[in-house]
Amino acid sequence: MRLFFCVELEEEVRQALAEVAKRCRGALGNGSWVSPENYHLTVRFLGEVPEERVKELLDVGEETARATAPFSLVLAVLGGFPQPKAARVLWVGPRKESVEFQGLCRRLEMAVQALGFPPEKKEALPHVTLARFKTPKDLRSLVHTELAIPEAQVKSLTLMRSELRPEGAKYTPLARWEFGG
Ligand code: 2AM
Repeated sequence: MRLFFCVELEEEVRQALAEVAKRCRGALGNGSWVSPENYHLTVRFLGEVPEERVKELLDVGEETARATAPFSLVLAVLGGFPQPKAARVLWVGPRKESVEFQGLCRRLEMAVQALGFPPEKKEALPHVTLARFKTPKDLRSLVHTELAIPEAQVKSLTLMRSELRPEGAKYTPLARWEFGG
């Protein structure tokens, strides 16, 4: 099954992000807009994992969460991957690097590599994807927009199952662990 570790967001934060997405959608039009209940911060994408390996990942998730202290994150800026002038992904992220988020990603990365998963090449950049575009969009007029999103309390880790469907991905949490610290 297709799996990833993530941080889920509180209702209040998802609602504020949905408002941002609505405004962007007015300016950008068609694309694949993520539904607000699916908004999350990916910590580690795993891809297809054989069922018999899920138990090890549950252990790793539990241990990593226990070793992590709760922290907060202010999602404050819009951005575009791979670049704002020709973006395939519209995201919201913090204004500056989050040492705590990086630490969480690093601990999880080491633990999944110890299980034999290949290293993640992409840098751990906290972001919430709002939309994906088949044809790249110019987001330069949007990336300076001031956002007012309530501070997100990051206090648990989730192992999420993703099922890809034509109408959008369906996410099902397999387990959720509160941070210890
Ligand atoms: P994205 O939001 O930047 O697209 C579930 O697919 C989550 O895992 C998404 O948030 C996605 O990030 C992330 N992810 C990371 N690497 C991925 C990959 N190679 N394929 C699909 N999703 C990936």
